[in-house]
Amino acid sequence: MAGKTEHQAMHAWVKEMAQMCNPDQIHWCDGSDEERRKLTAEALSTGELIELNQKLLPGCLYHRTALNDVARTENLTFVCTDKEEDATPVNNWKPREEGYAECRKFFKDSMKGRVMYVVPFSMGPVGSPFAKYGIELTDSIYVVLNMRIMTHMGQNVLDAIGANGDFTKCLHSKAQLDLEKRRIMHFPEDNTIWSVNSGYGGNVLLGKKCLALRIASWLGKTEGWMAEHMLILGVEYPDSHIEYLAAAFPSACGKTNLAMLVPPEGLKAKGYKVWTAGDDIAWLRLGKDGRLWAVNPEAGCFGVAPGTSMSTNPNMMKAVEKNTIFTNVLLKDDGAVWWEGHGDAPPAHGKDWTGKDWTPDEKDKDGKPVLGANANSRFTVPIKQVPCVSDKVDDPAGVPISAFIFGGRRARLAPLVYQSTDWEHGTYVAATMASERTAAQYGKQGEVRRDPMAMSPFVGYNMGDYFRHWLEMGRKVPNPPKIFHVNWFRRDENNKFMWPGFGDNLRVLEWILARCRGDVDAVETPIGFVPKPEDIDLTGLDVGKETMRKLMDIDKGEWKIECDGVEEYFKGIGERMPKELFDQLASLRKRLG
Ligand code: GTP
Ligand code: SPV
Ligand code: MN
Repeated sequence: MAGKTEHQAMHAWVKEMAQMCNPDQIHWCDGSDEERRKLTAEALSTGELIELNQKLLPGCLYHRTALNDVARTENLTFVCTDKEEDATPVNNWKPREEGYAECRKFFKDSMKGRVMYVVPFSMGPVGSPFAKYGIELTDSIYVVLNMRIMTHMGQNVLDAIGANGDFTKCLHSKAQLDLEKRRIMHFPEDNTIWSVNSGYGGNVLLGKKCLALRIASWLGKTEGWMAEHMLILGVEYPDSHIEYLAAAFPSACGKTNLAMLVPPEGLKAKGYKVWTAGDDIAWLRLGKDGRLWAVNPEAGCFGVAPGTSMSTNPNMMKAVEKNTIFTNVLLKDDGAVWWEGHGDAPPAHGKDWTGKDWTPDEKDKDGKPVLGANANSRFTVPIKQVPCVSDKVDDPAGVPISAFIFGGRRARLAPLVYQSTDWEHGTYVAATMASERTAAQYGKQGEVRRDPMAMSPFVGYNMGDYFRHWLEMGRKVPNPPKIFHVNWFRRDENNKFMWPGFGDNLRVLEWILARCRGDVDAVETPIGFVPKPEDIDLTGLDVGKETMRKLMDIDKGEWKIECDGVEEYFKGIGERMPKELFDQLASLRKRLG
């Protein structure tokens, strides 16, 4: 079937890619329900997808990835530019032509015997001045069905692109799912993304991390806006006034959960409501009112399953009751799903994420429990199914942001919350973020690594230029968000989390918003402003004074050691590292004494 578009350059590109990949057929997706039904039936017949119990989970599907393909592979992800310094030093870099040449070999005949699907998609509402369009060519129905949920997809996108419009050229083939030949390549100078030999979300849903962060960050730098790894949420006050926040935490560090938190019992009387406008990515621009406005470019959530339960995230539990694709969770014998931290007791028997029989008491050869669900198992769900979705979720203008919140997993060092003194200091705080590695990416779990703005894996250009862009945006925005840092993950001497997290995080947001309005004083410390103990409302919470003291503790000795790590990191960025951030480091050292 030929695509319904007059865009000759698009037709020529599809033809050229098809000549290389050699599919048996080409199918242009129109985004219709009939198409979804046909593709689902096809994927069920080949086993690419499994139908879940339609009484318990209507419209829900199940998928297992290959065993070697369960998380983003940052070591195989490249930014390919002509000049090395335009991409490095944080990214893996290859010269543009070399990147193409290497991948052409892997794409050659990769779709033989398969259908090439042409998926027109929009990041941001179709027709919005902020929307960016893309076409993803893929040989995976799983990818097509996920893109249907995660993006605005279909014929209306082709109509919006028209005969001459710009679009990001995205090519994906699962090929043989060969780890040795897996590559996730970005060519920002050509507005092109190539991904081969993977079938895992972040590597293959090319609108998400590849376009909406890596390519978009490059575009944002050029065009004067920002693409960030941030959730967007609104806190509504009893007088119906809503304040919006955006928060950046590294992968699997709590964005989805914070974006849809439920106020804890103790704060219920205050009458707050929380509205979710985004759970992973924000695009931010200067508004006419001099504030920074945020749009969520995505239409769905690709969320972490383990730990999601009626007690931690009831909104998400309700959202995933229908029309959801579950990946690498445990498949129960009744055709429903389960994962570690689900809340329900584990089933007596099921098939684990690898497809093997599973029982809860199973142990591996080291005597450790065998996980039923992969630690990075996920669900894909339309954001509109989240009960507390914001009515602004596809407002082309977005929402005005009062505060930026940064945070990571730090067992020590970082207090529960502190506020930067101004934008430049806030940029320093965000640029020096660090977090323990999670299952969302390959590598040694738990190792602390620097992850500026939670964007380390996602900045599509030179990191020094990225910091400079942040500093420049601060100068351009007359009334920028106030910048805070939080840490929900501080541990005690028994290695237990000291802060309850989840809904109780609203207690910290309450202080943050009070600071934004200028309603509450704070204590000045060498690292920034911290709350007076009485200003965090602990009503109904079983966290004692001593624990709060430990959660807020700032150990000057440890912070001095941290400064040495920051200095080393900054120096590693090289020539393009802005001097302002070295100055911030020097002042912090002075304040620490
Ligand atoms: P990505 O989708 O990878 O970008 O992750 P995310 O930042 O959206 O993380 P998510 O909210 O899915 O949380 C990841 C894991 O952290 C889940 O297992 C959560 O249950 C857990 N988590 C989230 N918030 C908190 C919290 O406040 N405290 C604690 N202890 N755990 C949390
Ligand atoms: C992340 O890893 O930050 C995610 C999941 O949000 S993925 O889309 O796979 O990158
Ligand atoms: Mn993410």
